[in-house]
Formats: sequence, C-alpha cells, structure tokens
Amino acid sequence: MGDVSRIACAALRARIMPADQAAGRIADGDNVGMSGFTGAGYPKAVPQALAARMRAAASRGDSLKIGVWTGASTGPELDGALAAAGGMAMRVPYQADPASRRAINTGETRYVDAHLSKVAGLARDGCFGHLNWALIEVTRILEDGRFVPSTSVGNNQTWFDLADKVILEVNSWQSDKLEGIHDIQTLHGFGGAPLPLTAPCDRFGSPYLTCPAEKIAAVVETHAADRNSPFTPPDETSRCIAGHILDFLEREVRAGRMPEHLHPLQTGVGNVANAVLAGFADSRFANLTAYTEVIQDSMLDLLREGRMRCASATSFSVSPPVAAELDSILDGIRDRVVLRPQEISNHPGVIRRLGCVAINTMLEADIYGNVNSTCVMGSRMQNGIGGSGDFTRNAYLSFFVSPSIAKNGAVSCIVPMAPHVDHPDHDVHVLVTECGLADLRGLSPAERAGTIIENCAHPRFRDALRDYFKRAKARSHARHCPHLLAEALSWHERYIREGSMR
Ligand code: 0RQ
Repeated sequence: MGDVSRIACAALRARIMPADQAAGRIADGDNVGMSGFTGAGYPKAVPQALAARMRAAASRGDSLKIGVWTGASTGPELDGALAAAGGMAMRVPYQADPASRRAINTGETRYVDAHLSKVAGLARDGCFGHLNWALIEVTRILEDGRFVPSTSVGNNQTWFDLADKVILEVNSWQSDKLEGIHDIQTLHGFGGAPLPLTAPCDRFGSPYLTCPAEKIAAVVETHAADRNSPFTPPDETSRCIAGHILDFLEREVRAGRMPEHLHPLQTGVGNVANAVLAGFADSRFANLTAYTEVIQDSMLDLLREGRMRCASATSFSVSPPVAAELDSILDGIRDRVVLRPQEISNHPGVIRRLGCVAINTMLEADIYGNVNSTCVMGSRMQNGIGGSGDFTRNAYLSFFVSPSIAKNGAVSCIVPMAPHVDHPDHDVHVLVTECGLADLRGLSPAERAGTIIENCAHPRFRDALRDYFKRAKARSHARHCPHLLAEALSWHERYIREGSMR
C-alpha cells in the first residue's frame, strides 16, 4: 500500500478508502474524465475495481456502462479492463488497446475520435455531455490541498474543473522528482493575449493541479507502475527511414531553410517514431529542442546525452524498463523538461509560431499524398488521430513515415486512393518509407504521384501503381488529380479477397 506521507492534507487524508469502495460511487450512465496519456499517469486501481463491478452487474443482467474521457491512450488496467468487462459505452478521444479497439469496431463502444488539442474546449462546451466524475492519478497531495501531477498532464485540470465529483489515486510508485516539472494552465474561450510561449520550454503556469476540496469524494492510495508497451529495437527498415529523414534535414540546413539546431521537433507514437528519434543520436545534429506531446525512450536518451537541450510535452510515454529508472533519469534532465496540458502542448498557434518539424506515422498514403492514420480499409479504427493533426497542419515541415509494406508484405502502404483521409495532401510535405523520400512541397498532384511511386512504394507494388496512374491519366476526364474510382476502391477489396485482411 502507498506511502501515507504522500497525502499531507489532513482533510483529504480523511477521505482515503479502498478502490472498490470508491468505484462503488460511479453509476450506470456516468461520464468519467480520467487521467492518462499514452500509458502514462492513468488511474490503475479504481478502473479495475469498476470493471469487476461491471462484470458482476452483467452477470445479474444489470447494466453498468460509462463514458470514458481521457487525455489519450492509457494502459491495460483502464482501457483494457473496462472494454473487456463490456462497460465502455462511449470513449473519447484516443485509444490504442486491443480490447477497446475490438469494442469500438463491433459497435459496442461509441468512439469520438478528436484532435487532442481540441478535446478540453469541446468538453467545456458540453459536446460530450455532462462530466459526472474526474478520476485522476497524482503523485502527491500537498498540505494545502494542491496536487503534484503524475507522468502525464493531458486534460486533468479541465476534468477537475468540469466534474461534479472527484476520485484521486495517489500513486507512490511515481517518482517524487516529478514535482516542479509541470506547467499547468487552462485556456478559456477565444481572444485575449497570445500565449506567452516563444521558446519550447517557456513556463507561464503553476507546477500544481488544483480542485476545490469539497468536490473530492474519495482518495485511493496505489503503488503501481505505468504500463506502456515496450518498444522494439530499431530494425533495418526504421534505420533506413531515419537515415532518409536525417539526410533530408541536412540538405535543408545547407539550403538555409533551417538553422543548424533545427526547429523544435515533434514525433508521434510507436516503434517507428521512437526509432527515427534514435537515429538523431548518431547524427551531426546537436542543441536540438522538442515541442511535442510524448517524450519516448529515445527522446529521453537525447536529453540525457545533452544532444537535446530541452523538451516540452504532455506525457512521458516510456517503456517499462525506462519508467522504472525515471527517478534517476529525472535528476539530470528535470530542469530541461516541461509537461503541460494537452491543449497547450498541442496548441496550433504555438506549433505554428515555433515552426515545428512534425514527424508522424501513418497506416498508408495514396499516390497524391493524402494520408490515412486511423481507419484500416477505410472503416476499422486502429487508434485514432491523436495529436497528429494538431502538429501536421500547423508545422513548418511535416513528415509522414511508414514501412512501404504491412502484413508481412501482403499490403502496400502506398495505394492509389486512401479509403479514409486524416491528413489531406495539402498538409503532407514529405513522405518517407525505407525505400526513399518524396519531397512533395510545391508539386502538383501529378508530379507528387510520380515521386511517391518512384521513391516510396515497395518495388513489388511499383508497377501496379505506375500502371494505375498511367491509365488514370489517359482515361480520367479530369487531369488535375486523375483517378479511376471503381478501380481505386477495388485495390483494397483485393486484400479481402486474398485473405491478407479480414
Ligand atoms: O497491425 O497491430 O495487427 O500488427 O497497423 O502498425 O507498423 O506497428 O506501426 O505502432 O507505428 O502505428 C499509424 C497506427 C502506426 C500510429 C499508427 C497495421 C500493422 C499493425 C500498427 P497489428 P505498426 P505503429 C502523436 C501522434 C495516429 C496517431 C498519431 C497511430 C498496426 O502511429 O496511431 O500519429 N497514429 N499520433 O500491421 C493495414 C496498412 C497498415 C496496417 C500498418 N497500410 N494497412 N494495416 N498496419 N500499416 C501521439 C498521440 O497522438 C498520442
């Protein structure tokens, strides 16, 4: 059980209770705003206790289903447990768990996929309904009742502000050295002065979260690790992708379009994004900065080595071994890292002002550069758009990266027509696969198709794509962005016929 000294406020110490008792307060139909952003800082005990209640209710033929609002994805104890118990009626704004993905794709869970920078504002406007509960993990409660946030900030302050009642999980597993690295400030409406953020690690808020004591219904002590998925070590494919990006950035510096230390970097989630950043460790680039949403393992390495000067994000999305070492890692970097609410870490105006370089991962791109990040075969939700749209649309330079093939080579990640578009061609500057890089800036659609097919498509699929483009140009009545609609759509249906996708 947790270390009682982590709860210094006497009034809140009196509200300590076991997780199942706290979970018992949540009713069928409630909306619960939870902490958590990419497997970091999510509540771990109450969701599991709630899942047990959901299973018991179902076995009695009763309903206990809730709406789950978070920062982004969480861990198996939250998304996994609630989805497996059949208790997630609604989910917003991002998930990456196999059980919740299944519930979304079977139609059991209503999923509202949203740009992460916009979630707090949409919630304040009541677009997701009424928020009954906030369920938030914190690291410590101070004597005056303020909270030291955990390994992610996400929408936590907004959930505190909007919810009728609050359950806190105080997790003594989280490093005490997190105190001081957060910068909490919420936005309200439009107008007013610009955000006072002209460099990635500028601060203008408070290190603490706050909530009126009378809202706090329960305090639950935990001692449990964040459980992000471990990263796979960079393989040949991701090393090639990183190499293409680094060569390109060197050329941009030589052309005078970027300073030696580059503009602030943003990188997406997952193994490829982690591997791309790892590539910077062996590059000539130094004095780097990041204005991003997740600090993954390889970004921590860059910070520790001093190759990265500072990083702003909303979460530490690190693998379990690195999470276990975070306490000692923080010693060397804590004054060079800021964790902010996601409406600020992903703020379009700041991203544009800082001129970020955004590097995100895609499922597929079409020959004109439209990118699908979310819906396999145009309809099956993988994770969600996350923050990729916030950064891509507003970045100075936006990359999309992916291996050229998926599903053991049965599927091409370059296709004639994307069956779902998260990032239109206008927002996609550079496409990269292990085969090569296509710089799409300043090109017409027909020029883009040529460079994408020749540089990014896997050789096995290149002829088929060339043939499609050639016939589309010849037969289409519109030469601007030529397509053969029926044939473009049957490209994906072929995967179903061949059994590489169900
Ligand atoms: O399927 O899980 O069944 O094996 O998609 O693919 O290669 O493991 O890639 O983990 O880097 O995720 C776009 C999903 C890539 C992620 C996406 C299948 C593949 C595998 C995963 P399996 P990989 P990654 C900041 C930015 C949107 C949010 C975002 C994502 C699975 O990066 O969610 O960018 N992005 N946020 O087999 C069919 C294809 C496929 C395919 C891959 N063309 N067709 N299936 N797969 N390509 C962070 C946040 O916002 C929080």
